[in-house]
Amino acid sequence: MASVREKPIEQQVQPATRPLQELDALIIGAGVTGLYQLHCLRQLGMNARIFEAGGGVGGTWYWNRYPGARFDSESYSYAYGFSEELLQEWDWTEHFSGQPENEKYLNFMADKFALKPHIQFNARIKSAHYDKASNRWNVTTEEGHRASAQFLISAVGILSATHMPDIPGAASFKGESFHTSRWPHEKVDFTGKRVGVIGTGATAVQLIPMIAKEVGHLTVFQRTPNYCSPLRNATIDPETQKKIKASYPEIFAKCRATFASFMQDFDPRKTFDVPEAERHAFYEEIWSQPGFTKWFGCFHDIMTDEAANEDYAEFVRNKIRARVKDPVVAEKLVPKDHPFGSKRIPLETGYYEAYNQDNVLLVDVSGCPIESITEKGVKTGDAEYELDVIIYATGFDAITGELTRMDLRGENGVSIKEKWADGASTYLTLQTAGFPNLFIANGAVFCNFTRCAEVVAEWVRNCLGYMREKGYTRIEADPKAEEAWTEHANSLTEGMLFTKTKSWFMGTNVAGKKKAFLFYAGGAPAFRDKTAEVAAKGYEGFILN
Ligand code: NA7
Repeated sequence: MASVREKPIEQQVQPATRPLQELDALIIGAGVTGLYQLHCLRQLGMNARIFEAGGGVGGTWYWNRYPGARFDSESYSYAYGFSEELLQEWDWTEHFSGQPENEKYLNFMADKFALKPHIQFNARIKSAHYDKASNRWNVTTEEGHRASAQFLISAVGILSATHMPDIPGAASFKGESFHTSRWPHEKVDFTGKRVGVIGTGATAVQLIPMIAKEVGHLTVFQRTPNYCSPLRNATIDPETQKKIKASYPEIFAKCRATFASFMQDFDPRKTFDVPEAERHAFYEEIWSQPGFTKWFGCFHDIMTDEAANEDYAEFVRNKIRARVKDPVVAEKLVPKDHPFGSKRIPLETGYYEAYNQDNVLLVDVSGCPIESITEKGVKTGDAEYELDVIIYATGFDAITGELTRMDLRGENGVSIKEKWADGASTYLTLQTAGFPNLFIANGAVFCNFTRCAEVVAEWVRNCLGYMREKGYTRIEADPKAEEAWTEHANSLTEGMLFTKTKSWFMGTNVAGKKKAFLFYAGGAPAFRDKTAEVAAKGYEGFILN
């Protein structure tokens, strides 16, 4: 491939030998979780340090710099809640804030709590091996850093490992190409260019309307249409800003009470218990609301009952049809092969209208797949599309991919890739047996990200504080507790429509990955309760010594 940029320029430096860094805790990743985890451990007085692959803080909000990248959660529901000062000092400019502002926010937080001196940037973990004799993790990076730490905390997030489809010929393309989450730091000028986008997931749906205005011609290669729903973003005026700042306690209380820690929650009524006219008025009402209300604010049985789901799905399909002028194009954009909400619902601004532009072409590759990338562009079974730029909006090896791509080895030299070959198994999502003193704080709970990231980072902090107080130096998930938890977690997804659809939620977007719902699906309140209960019982289910 001509120029898929896996690393920004500043990361490509390969210095000579580096000194060994001796740490109490090494945290992988300076994203939302890692930054707060570092702050928590520094509060405990630990010698903790983050190793971060990127050249700056932000994680998802550092890497995903493509035009249109933004929160789909309300900015103020995604904000850190642990510091009243931080909440009051930061002004969100939009209800659903964009990537540049999100990255700025995470820099503001890191500076406010003086975290940056404790972050090793441009340090992508190559190997992490547990040494039983010393009870320490020995870590190396691609850039030559070496560290030894008693505790290793993975805060790599859930959508970090890029997924590039295995399409022959990608390297032969003569134009420029990027994966959306390895977007160049410098502005990409699309003026007059023939641009192709592969993929129509949440990322592409944010990107397409932004670049459609700028490119000479845009070709979108769609394999599966999605139920894209209007974001309804708006700027925050000073009066509203004041109200938001005054109501953080209520915002977070609301999030704590809902299944997925969003500001919206499912309606407890069953779809068909509500008469048709009232039901449709309700659909219109949630449709008119911003954010995820049209998903998480709908009747709860749309996630389990196919007939209920179909009733709402058809409402959404008609909303799509109404926005696309060409009925043939509209039908291609209407999803019919999977239930509403069984895949991540993309939130959009002007997505469907982009297809009304003369310079935008939708190519349905569901029946006629992309066969190869050529020197000139993209070749499907029946045509070749000549392009200057190819954008891979092809998603991620979600939740487990970043860890299984590392050489991460536990007590007996077994790698996490080998351990999870038949599906990820953990205790509480937080540890996996055979990997002592490794905490997995990636965020594998179906949850508004920061809300659960804070819970996890505080849980790890409290656990390490407890160990220090009691004189324990090693903690490991009990295999029996792990087995019971994994069985429990898997049982929760029975009957859920998520399991019927191919998606990154199920790991089925990546060839060879075991099919399983990758999030804990019991809800954020149950997760908080269970982890708190385990801690209160002296970390029941963990072996401490
Ligand atoms: P997604 O949601 O996994 O979307 C990836 C897209 O790429 C999806 O439309 C795929 O089609 C498509 N894809 C992947 N491989 C191919 C090939 N070979 N040919 C054609 N199309 C392909 O990733 P996103 O980055 O959009 O979103 C990930 C999350 O980030 C999102 O949910 C938010 O939480 C933020 P498919 O659907 O598999 O047919």
